[in-house]
Amino acid sequence: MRSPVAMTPEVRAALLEGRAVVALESTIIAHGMPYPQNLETALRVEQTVREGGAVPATCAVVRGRLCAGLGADEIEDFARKGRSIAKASRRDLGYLVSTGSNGATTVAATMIIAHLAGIRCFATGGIGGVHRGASATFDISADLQELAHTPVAVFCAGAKSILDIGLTLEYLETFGVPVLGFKTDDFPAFYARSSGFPVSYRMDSPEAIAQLLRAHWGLGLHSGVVVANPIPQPYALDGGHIEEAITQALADAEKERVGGKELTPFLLARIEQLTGGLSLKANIELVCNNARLAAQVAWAFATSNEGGA
Ligand code: PSU
Ligand code: MN
Repeated sequence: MRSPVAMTPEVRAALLEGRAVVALESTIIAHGMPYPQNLETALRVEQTVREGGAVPATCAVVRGRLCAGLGADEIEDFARKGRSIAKASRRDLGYLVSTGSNGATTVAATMIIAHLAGIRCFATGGIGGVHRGASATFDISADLQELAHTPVAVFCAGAKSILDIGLTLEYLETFGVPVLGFKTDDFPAFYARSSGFPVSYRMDSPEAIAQLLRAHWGLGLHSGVVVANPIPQPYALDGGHIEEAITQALADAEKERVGGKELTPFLLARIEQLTGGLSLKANIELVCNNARLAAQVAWAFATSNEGGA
């Protein structure tokens, strides 16, 4: 059967040979960071995955085709066009395919493409979650439902406190998604190394994570796994300062009545302005840090596969 996912020859060969591949998302490129830092970061993250011994597969919808692996020219096109490219989550894929359009894939949509392609590890910055005030707005990211149903490990720096982190973790628990902390007992809060909420399990090596993934999926459990990797200490931002920026950004979003899929990109851009670019620098470093760990785990996962999937 023809794969519904178009792969670059490099990604296809790596998957056929059972080598390590790490999926990367494209919403972070088109909606999560400004140009040209988005382009520099996307290329640096790919390089980091390669240095870790894995093949990077940046995922997107390109002219109506689900793609795992983009050319440098396509990454540049997405980076330059930025927010004019549709932000694509699960509900958007059918529309984009049927109309032959481009889409920058969120965590949810990237998990779908990775799973269809046979990629198990995916690195990003932060996952979507239950928004603050969700009891009134019902704003819960489709990323969480995807984690509930799609067997891909998502390497992130936790969740931002633009979200209700406690409710996000409750939601993941309800849907059977293990939340692993890499060398930490405490779920990280993106810019900060700790949120005050515990992870499900602490893991101290890439091999231990790979073994857990193999055991989880080996049981036929079909959910995703969150691997939370704290931002490296030198780049972590002061909790009070960033909280102030987040509170201000949330108030601005309410005043300007921003909602739906626009909300997360609006908050990210506003926090960047309010921190004078510090949040962007932190964001870039934590994505690279996650790519490094994802490559190590993908490598350990691939080499532990010798007895067969
Ligand atoms: N969090 C970040 N940076 C991002 C995103 C989240 O720190 O770029 C993006 C991811 O693509 C994530 C999406 O999947 O936002 C979630 O959007 P929403 O809250 O609309 O589901
Ligand atoms: Mn939402």
